Amino acid sequence: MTAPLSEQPAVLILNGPNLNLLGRREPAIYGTDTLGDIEDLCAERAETLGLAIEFRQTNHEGELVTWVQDARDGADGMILNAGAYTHTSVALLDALSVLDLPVIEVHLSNPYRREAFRHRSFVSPVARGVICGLGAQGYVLALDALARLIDLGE
Ligand code: DHK
Repeated sequence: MTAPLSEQPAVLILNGPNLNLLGRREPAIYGTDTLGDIEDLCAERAETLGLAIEFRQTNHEGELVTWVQDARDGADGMILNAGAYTHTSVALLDALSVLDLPVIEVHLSNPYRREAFRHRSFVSPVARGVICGLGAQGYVLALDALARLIDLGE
């Protein structure tokens, strides 16, 4: 966790399975940044934007679903890289469908340049926006977008 949710607009940044291995995991696809590096980038940008962030990772689908449910209490926006659950999880789609806050779907790689099974996302239908293929920078761009959306009350 980077900072407790506070009076500043709060953004929950959720990461799914295998993203804890970033830096060692297929660097040609996912880059050399570790998840800790990405958290640091997000913390730096969030401070500039006046956002409080909470940054989490899990390898467990149910835990990810619970965290999405919990976002109803206190979060103003969400960045979600659900990893492989993006392509498989109806449970995640159902949990996201209940949320009334902007969700930006992020992927480090561009799934549309990869295997066909990565072309389907259960997150995209309920995401406000999707950023993919830009590596760690995608998380920073998502924070920029959320800051504006939250500011506009959208
Ligand atoms: C991360 C994963 O773990 C994959 O399962 C997705 C995504 C792509 C990413 O690029 O961040 O297919």
